[in-house]
Amino acid sequence: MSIDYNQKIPNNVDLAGDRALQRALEHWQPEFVKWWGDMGPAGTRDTDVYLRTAVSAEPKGWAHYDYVKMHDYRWGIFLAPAETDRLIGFGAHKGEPAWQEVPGEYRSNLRRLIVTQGDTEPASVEQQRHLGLTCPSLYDLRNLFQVNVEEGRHLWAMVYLLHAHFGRDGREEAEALLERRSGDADNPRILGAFNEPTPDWLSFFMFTYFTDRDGKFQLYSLAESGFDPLARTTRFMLTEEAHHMFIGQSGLARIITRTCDAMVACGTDDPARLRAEGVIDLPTIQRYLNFHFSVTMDLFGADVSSNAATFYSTGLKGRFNEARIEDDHLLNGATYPVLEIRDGRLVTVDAPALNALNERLRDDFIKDAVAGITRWNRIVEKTGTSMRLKAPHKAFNRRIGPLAAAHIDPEGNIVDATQWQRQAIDWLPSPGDRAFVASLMGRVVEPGRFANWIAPPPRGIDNHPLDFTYVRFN
Ligand code: BYC
Repeated sequence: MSIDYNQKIPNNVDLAGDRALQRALEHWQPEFVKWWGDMGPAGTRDTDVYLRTAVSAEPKGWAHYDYVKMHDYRWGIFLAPAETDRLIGFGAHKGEPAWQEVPGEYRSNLRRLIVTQGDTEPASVEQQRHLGLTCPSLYDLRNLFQVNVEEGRHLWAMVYLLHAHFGRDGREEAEALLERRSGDADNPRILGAFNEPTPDWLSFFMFTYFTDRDGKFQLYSLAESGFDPLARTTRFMLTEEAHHMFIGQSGLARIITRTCDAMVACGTDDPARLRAEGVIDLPTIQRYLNFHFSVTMDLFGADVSSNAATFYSTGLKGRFNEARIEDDHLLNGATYPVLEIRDGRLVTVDAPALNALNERLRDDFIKDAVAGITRWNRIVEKTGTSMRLKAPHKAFNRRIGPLAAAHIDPEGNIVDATQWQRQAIDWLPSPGDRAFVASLMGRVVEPGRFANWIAPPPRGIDNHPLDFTYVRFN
């Protein structure tokens, strides 16, 4: 499964053996490079970045580190090794051999899933385009660029599937992936969270912690797909994705550490005094957390969804860790609890498990996300404050699904529009919070130096020291 880097498009799928596909992708490649130039990290043309590049799709030892100019990054097509005689693990086709070609009757649903997944990848690069100009250190700058090039590669992963398996409409979808723009009023990205700006590094770390984690759960579900090329592609994407969530987890831990150090040094948890020290007070961090958590909740789709039921029963998209779940993998007659609004209150009702698959994945996500919040609280506890960071209720601030019909506070109480108007400022980042966070965002690029509002990480990348020149500006 080693990757052929002698090709124009590095790959481990024997692209040279399919001339028509190779030509089609080589035609798309310059369009991608143009999009990267227009919408990728701003002002980085001559910058050398110490990046990892995939050299194999095997789980161990797949990455190689070196300086690369990002526009020369070798974006390519890497599928995880094939499992011999893989069988479909769920739905109506359970036990049949996994498909190597798209089943005609499922073509449009499969294309829709691949396009939705693909659309998020360039969207996130667009959202993060200007962050390099306000990086808190070279270490963080390098991590941002690593995320950006790998999201670009994940776009390649989906575009390969579209070109290889969906003919002319696949090629048209691949073009459209480079045409939509995050936040554009006329031609926005498909999913809500990918049209929100990521204007500062607190948002970036929240995004990589929460929204990239949606990516993890969606990719795990797609890695179960009966369509084997999708399963293999997403399995390798997950290898890369882990580092993105680490950046969020550790970035937020470092911000919280710095804030807590200031709380102890000044003997206060008063936000105004802490802000005067140039650190981000915990209530502001909590409001950002509430925002990113709730926007990410929406990414799982409607709580009860016939689309989700169809994707599952036709074998296109499974559950998180499908093979480890002990049931019939068909879900006929099974139920799953979902929330509903009845008589002005949230109540739990049983929905058909097949239709509640989005909700189930959302619950799997919440368990995973809360574990990290608990780890951050260990830093907070040491200061002696009674404050704790907390995930808001999953119904808070929703825009998708039936819960979007009500105003629901972070504790899960339904409130009226007036109360929402009055208190939203306590629950979500206010313009003042955003302006304060923006005011901290200077640019720190001396090797080994870190901005005042964030602690240095415990160790560097690829065993290098913290003062290693992770990015060279030339
Ligand atoms: N925003 O039946 P429903 C990642 C639409 S992140 C706007 O629940 P379904 C990454 C929906 O399209 C992972 N619209 O839909 C992270 C439908 O529209 P129509 C990305 C939304 O299909 C960081 C209607 O509402 N991958 O990789 O069951 C950086 C009814 O909804 C939203 C995937 O998402 C929304 N949030 O569920 C980089 C996996 N949600 O048909 C990358 C592939 C729903 O009525 N996608 N709608 O016009 C899917 O599995 C499904 O499309 C979804 C939606 C779970 C997203």
